Amino acid sequence: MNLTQYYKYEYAKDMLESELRILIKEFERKHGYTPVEHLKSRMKSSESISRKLIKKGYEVTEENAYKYIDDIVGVRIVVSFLSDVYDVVSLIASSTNLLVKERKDYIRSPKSSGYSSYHLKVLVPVYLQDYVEYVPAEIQVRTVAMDFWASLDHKIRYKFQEEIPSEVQANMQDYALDIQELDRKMYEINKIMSKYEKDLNEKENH
Ligand code: 0O2
Repeated sequence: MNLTQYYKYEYAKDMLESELRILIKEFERKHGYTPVEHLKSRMKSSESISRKLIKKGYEVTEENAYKYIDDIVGVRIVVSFLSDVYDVVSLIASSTNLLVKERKDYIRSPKSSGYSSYHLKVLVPVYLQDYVEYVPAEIQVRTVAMDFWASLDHKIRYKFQEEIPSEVQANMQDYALDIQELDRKMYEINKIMSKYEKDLNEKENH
């Protein structure tokens, strides 16, 4: 394994996580609440890299991994409400340290499996002794409900090696719709709560 390259990706993971935590803290300070339930970063396992290279039709080599896989570094941000997804996405886009290369809104257009999340492909600067290298990374932003569905779906896919029985697939698509509906209802609850809070504050200030 090319250790120099691996360390660059490790630095990028740490740098990205810390940048995102700072952005979220700033948001909390400004708005008085946190939209984020939890944030987790990871390096993609070599098993998962090999699987993805094969799926994309590339030979499994270290060189190809760094060349064709752009989510070796990944961060997942799980938020409370649907509106929080878009607040967090805007927050990330406002960062002067990260370069947003691509956005995929699988919430407005879910995948055929039913998967929904907001994905951002970014470039993370890694400051080395005499130059700056930009390392690719993927950020996934999703609600708690989407995360619940995606975690179980991931387990099912892993178990069936992607050859999921059609009955299971159809059920998962239905449950993804249930999740969408639940997220919408929770969003409405949040709107009512915000209005209630605002009215209460106004009453107290009079
Ligand atoms: P893992 O093990 O989670 O890391 P591409 O070049 O388009 O194939 P890209 O852009 O990364 O690669 O694909 P995509 O679909 O935009 O995002 C890929 C990641 O999203 C996956 O990573 C999963 O984490 C997640 N994802 C996408 N579709 C599904 C789905 O149907 N179910 C679940 N549970 N997760 C999904 P990996 O590398 O495939 O897997």
